[in-house]
Amino acid sequence: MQQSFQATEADVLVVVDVQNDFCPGGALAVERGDEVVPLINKLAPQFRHVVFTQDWHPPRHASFASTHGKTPFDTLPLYYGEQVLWPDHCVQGTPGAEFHPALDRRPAELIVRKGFRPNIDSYSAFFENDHVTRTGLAGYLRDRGFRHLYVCGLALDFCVKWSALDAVQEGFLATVVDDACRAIDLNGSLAQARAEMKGAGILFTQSAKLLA
Ligand code: VGL
Ligand code: ZN
Repeated sequence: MQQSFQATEADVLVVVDVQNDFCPGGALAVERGDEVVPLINKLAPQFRHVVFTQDWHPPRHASFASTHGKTPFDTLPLYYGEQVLWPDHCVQGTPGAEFHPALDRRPAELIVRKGFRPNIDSYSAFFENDHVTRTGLAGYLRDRGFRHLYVCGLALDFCVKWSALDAVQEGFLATVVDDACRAIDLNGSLAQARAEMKGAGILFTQSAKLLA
């Protein structure tokens, strides 16, 4: 008989950036990004605790190609390293920055906003892209006594990846719920992300294993 999943007080589901701009029709649409929504709505009630992240940029953010007169998906060296330049997305207060309308927000105990500093991007829920400036999430999770993060959402090869890698670096266990994620897959970024995550000891599971 298969062992069924029972979330404990040490487990938390982290739902990354399930926002309109990352879904079909959005400014930085992730292919089939909206398909994660019904899965996440089913996953969340399996957990005792749930945290959301929300990409939340000011207009003319440094990660926007338009800010630099460049073409989206070009890269630019910024003071903290190479930055992929994105279409304007998840601008504070716009419909694109809202969560997908079908995403059930009720389970979220905390919504971490990130990417609000004009001059620096933030893929990870833990650190800005300089890998120094903290969002405060690690302290929050430690205070709450969480030890194991189950990470899902958008996009697997950017914000999910960096959040999971930083979770492990901060001493948490991290499991990616693979089918509850979708990827941008820019120049092989998805394969690279999987390899990096596996190398860091991040585990992968399927939502069916958590719903059983
Ligand atoms: C993301 C690119 C830019 C993400 C956010 O949520 O993966 N990707 N901003
Ligand atoms: Zn962004």
